[in-house]
Amino acid sequence: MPPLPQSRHLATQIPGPGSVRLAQRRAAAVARGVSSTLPVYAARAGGGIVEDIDGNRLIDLGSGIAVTTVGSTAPRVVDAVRQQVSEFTHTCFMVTPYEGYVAVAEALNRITPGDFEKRSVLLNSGAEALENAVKIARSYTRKSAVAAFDHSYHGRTNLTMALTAKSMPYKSGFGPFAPDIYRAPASYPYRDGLIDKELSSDGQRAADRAIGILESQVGARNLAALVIEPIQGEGGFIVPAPGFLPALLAWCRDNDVVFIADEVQTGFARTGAMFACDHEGAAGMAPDLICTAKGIGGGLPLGAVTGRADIMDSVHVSGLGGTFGGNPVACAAALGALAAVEEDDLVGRARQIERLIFERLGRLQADDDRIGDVRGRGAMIAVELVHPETAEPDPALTKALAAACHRAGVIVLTCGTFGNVVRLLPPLTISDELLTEGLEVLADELGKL
Ligand code: PLZ
Repeated sequence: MPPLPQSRHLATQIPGPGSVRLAQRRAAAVARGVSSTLPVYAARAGGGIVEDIDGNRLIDLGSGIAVTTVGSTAPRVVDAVRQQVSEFTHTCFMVTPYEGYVAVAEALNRITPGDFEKRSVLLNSGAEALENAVKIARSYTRKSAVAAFDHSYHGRTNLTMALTAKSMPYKSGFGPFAPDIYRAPASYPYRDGLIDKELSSDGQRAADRAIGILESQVGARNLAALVIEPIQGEGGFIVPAPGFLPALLAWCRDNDVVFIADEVQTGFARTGAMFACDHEGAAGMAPDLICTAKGIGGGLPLGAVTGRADIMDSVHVSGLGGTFGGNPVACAAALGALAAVEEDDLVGRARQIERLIFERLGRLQADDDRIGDVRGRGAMIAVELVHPETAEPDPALTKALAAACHRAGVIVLTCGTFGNVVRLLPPLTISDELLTEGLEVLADELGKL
């Protein structure tokens, strides 16, 4: 197959005739509850491009929701997967184990924050990682309550729906949810600042507010774990005020509460550090347990919990596992993806991408007061769109902007508790040219609305 040209190209309208036909088949075959952001069906992807079955080439600023960090056809991933499938596709690690699983666990123990002894368990998805982290924390502490935060997203299984804040579309109608889950206020500097300037810049104060609520409504003696995304993803790419996360971690340490960082979206080079926790405090912060998925599998389904050996090993033998967890093909892909991140300095690349995006979006914000906030880190940057006079969220504009970008051949995603955030998550293999072009399209389309 010829290489995929790294250029935006509109061969037909979006969607083209092939995608329209597939949409009809889909409507008769696929459950309606599963939705798609774009109406086009993918044929090939790689670098910074997704090509659809009608020959349209779209600039990828979404990475399949922060998964294809190393690209969708990274040579090291493709080669490793090919090799592994020709050897064996599955034996089950709980039946006859294999080296790939051990090697991925070793790698995760090495690259995650904290220089203490660690252990890892491998799973199939982000939600499954969160489920297991909570199991492990409960087993270790012999307590049952779990705290999560406003604006959080942790998955679509029963326990992770309970952890997730937003009702529509994730939870509505799907209850009852797992019990003993409590919610604390997050640090949301932009929106906090509209009411209380100090709260927006002082992470300790925002943490004190959350801790006060947890102490009065739950009590640390009942709390097994606190679960938090170091940058909230689906909630709107919310970077907490400096000091917020370290203050929560310190409180957890003082109160025998396991601090679980959900780095499913932020992890694996995405934010311009290997993990978002590395940005916190002077020397980074080390959570007790860290959940990963998305990017670590190089596009194949893989999740993991990594953490302090004493906590991880508190679980009885056979208490953790699953048929597919740490599938050998997914492990081969993960080792290929990690080699790409480390050998090609994709952490550094994410920082370059951050500079490029902030520069362009900063100029855009200066000219357009509907952009209330530009925020994020690395290749995880978003704009929050508002009604300028009131700073009320503007989800209609957000939807219109995303749809206009899609029609123009640029994949952008939306997010946010109020549905008013356009987020950018390009693969770290995208060229500066394609990224710049994608940002120009975004700026042009916003200007037309
Ligand atoms: N934790 C922080 O971002 C997945 C969800 C898309 P799974 N985010 C994308 C959707 O609408 O389903 C996510 C996340 C964080 C956990 C998860 C869950 O990861 O691999 O989708 O289960």
